[in-house]
Amino acid sequence: MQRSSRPSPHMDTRWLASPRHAERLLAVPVLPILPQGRPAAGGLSSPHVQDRHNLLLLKASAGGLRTETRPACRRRVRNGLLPVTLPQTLLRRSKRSVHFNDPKFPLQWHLNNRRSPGKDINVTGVWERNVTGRGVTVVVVDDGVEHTVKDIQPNYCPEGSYDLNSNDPDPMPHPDEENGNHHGTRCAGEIAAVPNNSFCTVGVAYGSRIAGIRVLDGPLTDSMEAIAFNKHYQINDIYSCSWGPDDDGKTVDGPHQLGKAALQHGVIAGRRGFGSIFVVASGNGGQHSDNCNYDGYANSIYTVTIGAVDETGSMPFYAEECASMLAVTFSGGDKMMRSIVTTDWDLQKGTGCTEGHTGTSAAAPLAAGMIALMLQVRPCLTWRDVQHIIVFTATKYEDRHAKWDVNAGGFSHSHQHGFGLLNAWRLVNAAKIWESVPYLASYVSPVLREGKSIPLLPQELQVAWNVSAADLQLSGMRTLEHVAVTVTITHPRRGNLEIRLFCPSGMMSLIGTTRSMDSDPNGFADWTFSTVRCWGEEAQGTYRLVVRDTGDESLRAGTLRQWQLTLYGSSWSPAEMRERQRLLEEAMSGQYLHSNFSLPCPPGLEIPEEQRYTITANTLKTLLLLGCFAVFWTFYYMLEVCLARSTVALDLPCHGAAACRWYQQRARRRAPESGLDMEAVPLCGAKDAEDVEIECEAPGPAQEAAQEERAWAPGLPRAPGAHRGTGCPEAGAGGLSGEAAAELLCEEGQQQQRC
Ligand SMILES: [Ca+2]
Ligand SMILES: [Ca+2]
Ligand SMILES: [Ca+2]
Ligand SMILES: [Ca+2]
Repeated sequence: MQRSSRPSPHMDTRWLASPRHAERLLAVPVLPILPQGRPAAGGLSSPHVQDRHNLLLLKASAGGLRTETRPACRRRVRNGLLPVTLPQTLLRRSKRSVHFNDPKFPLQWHLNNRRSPGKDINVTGVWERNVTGRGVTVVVVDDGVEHTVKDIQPNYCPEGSYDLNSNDPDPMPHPDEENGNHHGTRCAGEIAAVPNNSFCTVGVAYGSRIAGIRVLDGPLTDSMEAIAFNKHYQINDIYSCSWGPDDDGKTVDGPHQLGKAALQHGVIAGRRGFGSIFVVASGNGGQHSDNCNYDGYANSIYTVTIGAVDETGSMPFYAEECASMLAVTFSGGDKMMRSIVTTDWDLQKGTGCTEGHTGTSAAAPLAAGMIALMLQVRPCLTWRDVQHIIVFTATKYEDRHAKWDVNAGGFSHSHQHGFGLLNAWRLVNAAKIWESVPYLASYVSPVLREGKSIPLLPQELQVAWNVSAADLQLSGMRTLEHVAVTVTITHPRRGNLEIRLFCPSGMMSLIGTTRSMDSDPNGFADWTFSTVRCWGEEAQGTYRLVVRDTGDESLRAGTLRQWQLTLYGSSWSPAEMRERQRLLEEAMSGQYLHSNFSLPCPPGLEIPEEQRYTITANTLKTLLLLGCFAVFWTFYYMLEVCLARSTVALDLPCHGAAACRWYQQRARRRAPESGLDMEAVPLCGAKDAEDVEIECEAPGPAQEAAQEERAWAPGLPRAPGAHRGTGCPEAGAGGLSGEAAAELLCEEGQQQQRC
């Protein structure tokens, strides 16, 4: 049976995990069942049938829940096998609908695909149960958000917004010549476009609030990125980041020191300690054979890495693949495929609505919206809970490009599609009953110095590291989440290398793919690759790193200098993971969304936001100008001093030895007063260039007074014929510059007929 419509309030449905087997099971365990398997208090306790609402079967028997098709059920009712007259109570139910008056909603195939039923994010059933992202704030970190457009304004959250490009609180995009700063507004519309306003579209989490951080419209520094990742992190719950390093197939880059620290700080302190959710797009470098393991944002364990599939479920030409891909969702494909219909800016050529949003940029906000729905039903999900739920609920999707492997934890993963397609219905139902995973456990191996040369294919370099039970005892880790490998490799052409990591189960992750365009001669310097493909497997055992060189003999061989293994996981045993999987599948009927069931949620911590100083591009320019100015003046001053000294050396006109001696004595007297331990350099008494000995002798008290008066009276005319410098530069330390003192002394000397 096809998935032609969303579940209605009176028709509980269960979908099989894989859409290719998607068929509606007409019998539903509406009987609320607690995780322990007990019927919930107040739940239905006797079998009954309500055919008038298309509800076919609610049946609990001693043997448990049964499923039954409509004809079979009718037969049984007709034959009197099922009781139809039961004590009835009035149930309060409100009519729900997914009909919106927004003119472009029917074109939003990714929300409700009428042409190919089932090939959408399966969200309408969630909306019908009033799960719309209420109480959750998503922030779009991008080139700005035009929050005044009709589809954004009612949901706009100014408290979570900021403009790091202009350093003000308003992230309004600035129109540019290329008409290019509409990206953030489009992403924001996908998440939270307002429904039923007769305008454009509807967002995935249309009940959520949407904020914007403008950071991409200008030079981006590590510090700005770090601030963006932590901006208003007690207001913003989810950071949607549809950007990353260049997807040119030759870049290896990611967050730098401050950005990395901010991501880590965000998951520790953000969202009252439950952790900010960072959603990143896997990248659009598919046509350049780019791979998201060369993108540090995708590689990071703190991010939810989201790739794209087109409306047929296939991997589009632009999509990147990698071992750290968590899941995929819909976006545009080639020209024949429909793109994402969303809000747009109305500046320049914009109309406030577009049918042409595409790329993994369009996929990440859909994921952010779906996570907002999850956080509404369970606000205390941690950043790791969100990743776990995605791993548990994403659906495997057949695609000729995708190669799926089932790991020892029972999860299917492909480098192309991660754990599969995000499904809002499954995500929200799982979130509703999700109890937090145990604390994060990690293990870091020593730095393993190898210094081994990498042979050409078909040879390969293989190194291994065994993680023993004793190694894991301290952290208590049993099962894996992310596995990361940090490598330092030298190679004359980096793109020729292929790096694979094998977990103890034998599960292979292609963490470093060959890239024809990457001719970088420096290899990898402490680059961290990560994989999610061993999720749920036992952590203990031997990990193997295999490096191959696909180049030829024209280049010298590369060398694996060193590597280091880092494991992340928890104390969950494989059996506990399987039990959690069972509970989640049981919840997929929607029974917990129906009921008033809710697990207790801790309130979280009061963690104040850190105030950090922003170094914007303008600040940097100002600092640079000031620096140049300072350098120029220093140089000028030094030049002046050098010239003055050389004049002294070449031209010692002062024969007023008495004045010099007087000045030396005076300077010595003043030095302690001014706090300077001055060593007078007696140029007086030294021999000049013409071997003329300079004698100094003290002036009389009257001359001393006159000298003092002149010394402290600026603007006094210089005596005719006076020369610069007397050779007593230390006078400056006594409060008079060497030059001024020299002039003064020469004048005095002349007056005394001694110069
Ligand atoms: Ca602004
Ligand atoms: Ca609308
Ligand atoms: Ca990329
Ligand atoms: Ca990631």
